[in-house]
Amino acid sequence: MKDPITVSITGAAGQIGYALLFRIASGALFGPDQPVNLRLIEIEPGLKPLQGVVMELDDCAFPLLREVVPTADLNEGFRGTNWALLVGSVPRKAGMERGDLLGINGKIFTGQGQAIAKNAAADVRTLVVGNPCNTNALICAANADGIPKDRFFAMTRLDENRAKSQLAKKSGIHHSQVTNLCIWGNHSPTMYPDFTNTLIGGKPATEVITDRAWLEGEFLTTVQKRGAAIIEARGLSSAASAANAAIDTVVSLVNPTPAGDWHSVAVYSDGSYYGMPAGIMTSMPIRTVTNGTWEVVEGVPVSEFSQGKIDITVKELLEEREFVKDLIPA
Ligand code: NAX
Repeated sequence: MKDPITVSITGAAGQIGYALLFRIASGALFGPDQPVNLRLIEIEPGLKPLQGVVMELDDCAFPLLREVVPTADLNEGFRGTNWALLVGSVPRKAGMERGDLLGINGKIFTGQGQAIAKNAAADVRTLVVGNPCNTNALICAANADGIPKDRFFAMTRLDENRAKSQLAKKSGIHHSQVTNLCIWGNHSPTMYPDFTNTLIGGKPATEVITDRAWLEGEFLTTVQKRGAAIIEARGLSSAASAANAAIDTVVSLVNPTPAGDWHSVAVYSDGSYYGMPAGIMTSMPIRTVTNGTWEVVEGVPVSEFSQGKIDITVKELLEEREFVKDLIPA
C-alpha cells in the first residue's frame, strides 16, 4: 500500500467543502489506489458543523481514507500537508466595497501562507479557491517564505468548464470534444474565456460556430456572469461545480496534459509570458509536464479582440494588488 498523501482544506464545513471532501476521500484526486489523510481547517464557529461532517466521513468508511484531523489551529491544519486547498474566506456582504473584501480576506491569507511555509511537506502545492482567489493566492505565496512561487495556484477551472459547456450546447457537440480553451486573467467577471483558439471536435470553434456576434457577446457574458445566475436560481452560490473544478485543477496538475491541449489555472507571472506584468497571479494556458512540473504554453495567438479583453482583466489584477500592497512583503 502507498504512503498516504495529506490534503489540507480550509473552510471545510462550508458548502464547497461539503461537496469536496467526500470526493477526495473516495479517490477523485489521486486515483483508486492512493490513500489520503484529510486535515480540515475551520474558524472556531465552524468547528461544530465540521464535527458533523467528520461524523459523516466516518460513516462512509472510505477504504482510502486514513487520518482525519479537524482543527482551528493553522499549524496543526497544515502539518505535513502535500496539497493545501484554501477554500475558506469571508463572503462579500451588502455595503462592502471590493477593497474592504480584499483587505479582510487578504489578512486570512498572510497567516495561512506563513503556516504553510512553517508546517507543510517539502513538496507542498497550494490551490486557492476562496475569493478574490487570484489576489489571495498572491498574498499567500508572498508570505510563504522559502516555498517557490510556482507551487501556488488560483482556480479559474470553473470558468473554463463553464465556457466549454456553453460552446458544446451551442454547437451540439459533446463538451468532451471542446479543447484548448484558456481563461485569461482574473477569476472575476472580467476574466476572458478565449474562444479564438478553442477547438471543437478538432476544428476551430470559430468555424464550427459561425455566429461571431454570439461568441463575442452572449457567450462571454454568460460565462462571466454564470456565478450570479446560479445564485439567482439556486439561492446559493455554486458549490458542487466549484468543488468539481478544484478536483479537475489538481488532477490536471498531477497528470501530464494531453499533447497539444492546455488547461487554465492562475499562476505567478514573472513577466516573461504574453506581456503579463510580473508579480500578479493570472490565468494563462498551462501544460503539466510531470507531476510537479508545469509550463506556460507559449505561442498561443492573441488577437486584437483578445488583447483588449486581457488588458481589462490584467488592469483589475493590478488594482487588486495595489489594494493589498501592505500584505505583500517586498
Ligand atoms: P461558505 O460560506 O459555505 O463556506 C466558507 C467556509 O469557510 C465557512 O465554513 C467558514 O466558516 C470558513 N472560513 C471562513 N474564514 C475562514 C478561515 N480564516 N479559515 C478557515 N475557514 C474559514 O462558502 P463556499 O460556498 O464554500 O465558498 C468558499 C469560497 O469559494 C468563497 O470565497 C467563494 O467566493 C469562493 N468561490 C470561488 C470560486 C472559484 O471559481 N475560484 C467559485 C465558487 C465560489 O464562489
